[in-house]
Amino acid sequence: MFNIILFGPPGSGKGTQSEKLIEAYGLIHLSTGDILRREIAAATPLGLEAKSVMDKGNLVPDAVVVGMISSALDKNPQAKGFLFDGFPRTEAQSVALDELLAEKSTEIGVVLALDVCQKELVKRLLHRGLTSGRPDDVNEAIISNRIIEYQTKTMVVANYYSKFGKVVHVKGEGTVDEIFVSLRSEIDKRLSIK
Ligand code: B4P
Repeated sequence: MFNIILFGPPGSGKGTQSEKLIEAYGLIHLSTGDILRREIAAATPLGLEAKSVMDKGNLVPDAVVVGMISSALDKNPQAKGFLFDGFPRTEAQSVALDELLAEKSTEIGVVLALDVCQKELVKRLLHRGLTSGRPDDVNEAIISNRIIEYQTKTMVVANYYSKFGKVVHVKGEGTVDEIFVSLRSEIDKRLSIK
């Protein structure tokens, strides 16, 4: 099993690249953002709780997202590997993920960190907001809050996995295909020495 974390700030291209990576490598895509938006659309109690937090650009409580990931892992015992997109977003989530994977006798193979400057992030998210209808994309103040949440709570995830030598930085600016080629090359290097 080969498990990947696709890491980066909001708007860095995690969702975009995940779509291509899961197809190329046959991985199961676990995007906590997508799972939460599905809960909101279905108006479940979890979705209703998450909506007010997400609409402000804040992070949903750790226990909620860890529970979602735990049940998704249990539902896919035959997976070749998982692609974690937008998770973990705090150090506590990272520790919890490592424990969940260890219970299944597996681990994170690589953390691919997409580097994109703040000006480009804001530009991309405002542009997506024009068509996505996502409440957290339409307003620059909320986008700035998401970036602050990333800087204050999520950047530590890269430090955490750096201690285990698992983080690789990839330039996240350029065309979608150029970035995909860079990501593939980093994954293939690791798969060839497995
Ligand atoms: P996510 O759904 O993870 O949202 P995101 O970070 O904005 O998405 P992403 O980074 O995947 O978007 P992409 O760049 O692909 O999270 C939303 C919210 O959910 C969070 O704020 C939080 O409230 C909550 N949440 C989720 N996970 C959580 C967790 N683990 N813990 C707590 N809370 C959690 O796309 C952005 C735009 O850029 C798109 O329009 C795309 O087309 C464009 N784009 C992509 N690549 C490009 C390129 N190379 N050039 C130009 N444009 C590009």
